[in-house]
Amino acid sequence: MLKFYYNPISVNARRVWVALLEKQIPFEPILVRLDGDQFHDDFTTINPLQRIPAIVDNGFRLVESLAILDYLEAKYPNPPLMPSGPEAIAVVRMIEAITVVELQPATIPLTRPLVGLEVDPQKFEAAQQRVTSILHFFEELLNQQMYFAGDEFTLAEVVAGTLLPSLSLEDYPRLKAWSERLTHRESWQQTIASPEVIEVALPNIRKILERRS
Ligand SMILES: N[C@@H](CCC(=O)N[C@@H](CS)C(=O)NCC(=O)O)C(=O)O
Repeated sequence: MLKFYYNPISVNARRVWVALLEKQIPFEPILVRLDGDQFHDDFTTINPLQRIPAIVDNGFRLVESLAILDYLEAKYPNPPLMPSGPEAIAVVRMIEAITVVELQPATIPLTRPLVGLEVDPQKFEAAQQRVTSILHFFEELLNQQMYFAGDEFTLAEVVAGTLLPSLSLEDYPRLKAWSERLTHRESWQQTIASPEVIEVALPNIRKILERRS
């Protein structure tokens, strides 16, 4: 059975978790506690970069959440999470890339004060502006559609939809409605980190953020 290395507080792992559930792929969850066990030899053998998520499927080891999503889509194509038209494919890829390369790093300075870490006010302000321009862009892209690529739920939702609901979407009515639709899905409900889990993980989150400053 496919082994899934994860932690419930990890956004990067959650997108893989959601895809596994949406596709109803049987898997064995393996908790990586992120209290230092990501640096142990056992896990470093699985991922030399010492990060989650990782999977091992029939002996095939894979790391990096977006690569894992592509693998799951190719190996377990039903239900499909990638559209077929060229424009829709490009939109999904664009949303994935903006979320992971632009939005996610911009949320780091905004998260620091929430876990009791200092943040350079200029970095905080720049991050806020970056997040605002991305959310405006996403709001515009969504237009009157149900989902980013049209009527179909795709990997754009899996990737952006596991990060955006944690941000304030009050000024973005379409994104807010989209986010609420997603959070009602079984796969979102099953993978949401409870306040208790987040509370217990705070020291680990703090250490991870300290290492990234
Ligand atoms: N680009 C990677 C990022 C993975 C990543 O940063 N994972 C975090 C958890 S969200 C982690 O394992 N951090 C451990 C650490 O920094 O020590 C992906 O998309 O899979």
